[in-house]
Amino acid sequence: MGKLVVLTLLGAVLALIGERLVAFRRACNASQEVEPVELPNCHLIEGLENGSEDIDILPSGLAFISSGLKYPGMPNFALDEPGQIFLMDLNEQNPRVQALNISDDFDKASFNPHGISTFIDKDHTVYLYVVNHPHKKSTVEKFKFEEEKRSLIHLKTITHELLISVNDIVVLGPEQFYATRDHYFTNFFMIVLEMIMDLRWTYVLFYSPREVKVVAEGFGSANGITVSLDQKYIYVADVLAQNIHVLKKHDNWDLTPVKVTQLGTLVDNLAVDPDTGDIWAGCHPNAMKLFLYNAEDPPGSEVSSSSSLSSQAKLQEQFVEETWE
Ligand SMILES: [Ca+2]
Ligand SMILES: [Ca+2]
Repeated sequence: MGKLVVLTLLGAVLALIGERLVAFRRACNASQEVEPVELPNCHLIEGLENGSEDIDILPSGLAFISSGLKYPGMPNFALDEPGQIFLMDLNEQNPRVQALNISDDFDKASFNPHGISTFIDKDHTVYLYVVNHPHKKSTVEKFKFEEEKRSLIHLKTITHELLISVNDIVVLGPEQFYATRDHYFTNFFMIVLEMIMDLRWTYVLFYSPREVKVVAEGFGSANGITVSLDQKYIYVADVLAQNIHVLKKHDNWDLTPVKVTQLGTLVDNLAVDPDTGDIWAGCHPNAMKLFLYNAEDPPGSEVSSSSSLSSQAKLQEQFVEETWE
């Protein structure tokens, strides 16, 4: 009798593991093959051999790029080299990248930059906020950008007990930002288990010096985050759920869900087109190839554009209001 119970339990556990692994392969688009596309206006930008994780473009056309991310379970091309922030002027005919100098008081040796976001103050000063993972922790670094000197002056390191496994931020005030947490656990084995079991325990956090709070939760792995042109909606990419969430921003910084758009690809960082309000998303077509990196058969990537989800969201809100009237 005892043996029967043990065998039954073992069978149930094996069945659960099997079902979870199949579901995880599906969530990773593990069978997806990438068809190369000829892009006549696409050029390789030299100097970013250690990868480019996130990009943020100023209205002037100057773009910041974070490079050299070391992330658990992901390929890394320069383990011994610290990360850097590069600048690129998109107004140039053949844009090139230039590494920005960082002020000496900042610990550059442990710099591990991830998501970035810019904020332009009323006096036109440009601030760059960078998610950093020094010694496997999560901090947000605030820099002042000095355009003439092509340099970043480090102003502040922001830490908080809720700022864990931070992926990306969107800065909406001199000291106010939303941040995404991409994993609940910090131990690598537990992160793998969390993904396979599809625990949706990650969240979006609001940070200000006076108040820090979780404003949206239930994401498999909250990743890229940005804001609509009218600053009324926040867009959040859930990379494992392959979707983008539209959330309404309230005066007290709370967020409420409006809609979710499935993209069928693993959505990473987001950017909003300054002219149309459309969302541009950097995506991973096959995450399994990313985890099991093979230079002979690279994972590839794709860019997806979604027409202004903000205006779609407004339409839906109108529809909901009309339905209830
Ligand atoms: Ca970003
Ligand atoms: Ca990201």
